[in-house]
Amino acid sequence: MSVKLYHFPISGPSRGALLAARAVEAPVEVEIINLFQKEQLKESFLKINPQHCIPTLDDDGFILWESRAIAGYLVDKYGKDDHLYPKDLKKRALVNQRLYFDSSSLYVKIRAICFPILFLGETEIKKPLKDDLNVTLGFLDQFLKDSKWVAGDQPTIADTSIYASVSSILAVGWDISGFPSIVRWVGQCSSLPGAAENDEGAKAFGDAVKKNLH
Ligand SMILES: N[C@@H](CCC(=O)N[C@@H](CS)C(=O)NCC(=O)O)C(=O)O
Repeated sequence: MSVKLYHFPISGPSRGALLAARAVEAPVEVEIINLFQKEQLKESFLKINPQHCIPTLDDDGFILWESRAIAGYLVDKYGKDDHLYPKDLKKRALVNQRLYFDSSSLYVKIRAICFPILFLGETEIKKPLKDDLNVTLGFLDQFLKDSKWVAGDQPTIADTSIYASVSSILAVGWDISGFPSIVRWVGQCSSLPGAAENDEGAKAFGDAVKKNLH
């Protein structure tokens, strides 16, 4: 039985899924799909995921994409306990809320800034986009003000997902000094298994963005 994660280290969502896999010690074999070389559009990958996005998981023929769905699946399958994705109704609901916050707000705002710089010839970060991301970082700072981790007193897949997003924008050089609770939490996140591997990918992402900035 093999569990394969199709991955590209530069991608935040992909790093989020891998951080969850590392946190739960899932026996994933990583296969790189180089998005810069458009490998996701190869016939062989389209057969696996017609939506051609990474991360994509292949668990012995069971195919799953969407990084946060992959994270939840891996923890439910491999977790020795449920602290990374609690089974308790309300605790899980809070983790889900933070995951949706990332997928529908935080990550979207980071992508709105970085995708045009990476792929569409944009050379600056426009003020409305900058302000919009800072408003969203303010919400994250509020979540963390009274909570050690993003969704409670233990790290969960909300932390692995959101750390993948935040580390991307930090690698671009974002100033988070106005968000003291995020600064504190980022320091804690270096203790997450796979954090160094994540940060290496985030650095490559940040370098690629900064190269195109004036
Ligand atoms: N919501 C998805 C986003 C996945 C996504 O957009 N992946 C991008 C890289 S960051 C991708 O694979 N792009 C290539 C493509 O769509 O062709 C997730 O969290 O997994």
